[in-house]
Amino acid sequence: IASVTLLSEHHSSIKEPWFPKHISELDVCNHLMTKYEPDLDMDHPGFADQEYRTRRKHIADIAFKYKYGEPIPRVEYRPEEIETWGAVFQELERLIPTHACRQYQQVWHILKKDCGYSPHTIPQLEDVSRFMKRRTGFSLRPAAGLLTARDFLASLAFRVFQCTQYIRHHSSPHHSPEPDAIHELLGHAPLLAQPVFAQFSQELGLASLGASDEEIEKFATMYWFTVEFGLCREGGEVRAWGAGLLSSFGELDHALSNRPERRPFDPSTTAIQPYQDQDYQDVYFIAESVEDAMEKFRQWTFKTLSRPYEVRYDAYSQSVEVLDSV
Ligand code: TIH
Ligand code: FE2
Repeated sequence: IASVTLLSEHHSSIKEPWFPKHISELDVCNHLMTKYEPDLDMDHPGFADQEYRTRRKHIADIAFKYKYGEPIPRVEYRPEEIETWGAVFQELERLIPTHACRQYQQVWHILKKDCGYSPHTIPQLEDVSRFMKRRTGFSLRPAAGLLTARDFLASLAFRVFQCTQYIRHHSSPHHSPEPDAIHELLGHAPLLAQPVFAQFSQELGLASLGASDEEIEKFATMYWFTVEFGLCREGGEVRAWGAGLLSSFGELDHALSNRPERRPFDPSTTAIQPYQDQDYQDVYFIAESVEDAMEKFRQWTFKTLSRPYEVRYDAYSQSVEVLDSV
C-alpha cells in the first residue's frame, strides 16, 4: 500500500503508513508476495504441472473475490488433494505425542471430535473459522497465497487469520516452501484456537500497525521464529509450537533432532536473525513458554517501537483505536 494518511494536525510532519482501522478494511490488505507463485518460480514443485496451476488459479479466485462478512466458499477437494492431506495427517499424527507442545495436543483431540478432522476429509475453512471463533474470537479469511508481511500482520490485530485454501503439490507432502491449506489447518488452526497463542498473535499484529518498513521486517522475523518455527520447553523437554513445524513432518523431525542449531528466544537477537523459506531452517529459538515469549516480546516492543501513538483493539466495534500518547 503506497498511500499515506496524516494522523492529525499535531503529527502533520510525520507520514504514517496507512493501516486498517476496521476489520472490513482487511478487504484491501491482500497484497501478494509474488516470488513463489507456481506460475513464476521454476523451482516450485508445481511449475511444470499445468493442471496444478489451473487448479491453483481457480482456488485463488475465491480469495480475490472474497469480501468481509461473507461465508468462505467451500472447495470440493479432489481425490489427489485428499490423498496428500491424508498422508501428511497420518505422518503428523505419529509425531504429535512426542513432538508437539501440550496445548496443540489438547486442541488436536477436540478438532478430531468436533470439527471433522480426519485423514479422509479436508476440513472446510468456513467450518474451522467458526470453530476458532467460538474458542478465541479468531476467524479465517481466504488468501490467494503468501501475502506481504504488512498485510498479513495487520489482519492479526483484528484476530483475523489470512488463510490459503489450495493444497501443496502431491510430489512433496513432507514439506512445502509456501503456505497451503495443510499448513494452515494442521499447523495454525489448533494454536489459534488456544487463548494464549491467539493473544500473542494479536499483539504481534497490533505492534505492526503503522510501523516503518524496517520495523515490519523485524516483526515478520519475530513471527517467523515464534508462530511459524518456535520451540518451547516443557518439563525438561523441547517441543514444537511453530505452525511451520507442526504441518511438516519432515521439518518437525529435523527441528527436534540434534542437527540444527537451537538458541534461547530473545527478542533483540531473534528479530534480526536472517532466515530463508525454501528449505528447513538451520536455527530455531526455544522459548521458556509461550507466556514468557509474549512477556519478553511486550518489553522489547515497548523499548524499540518508534510510532508516536498507541493502538488498542475494541472487540465490540471490531476496530482499532489510535491513542495519542502524551
Ligand atoms: N513449510 C511448511 C509446511 O511444509 O507445512 C509451510 C510453511 C510455513 C511457513 C512458510 S511455508
Ligand atoms: Fe504460516
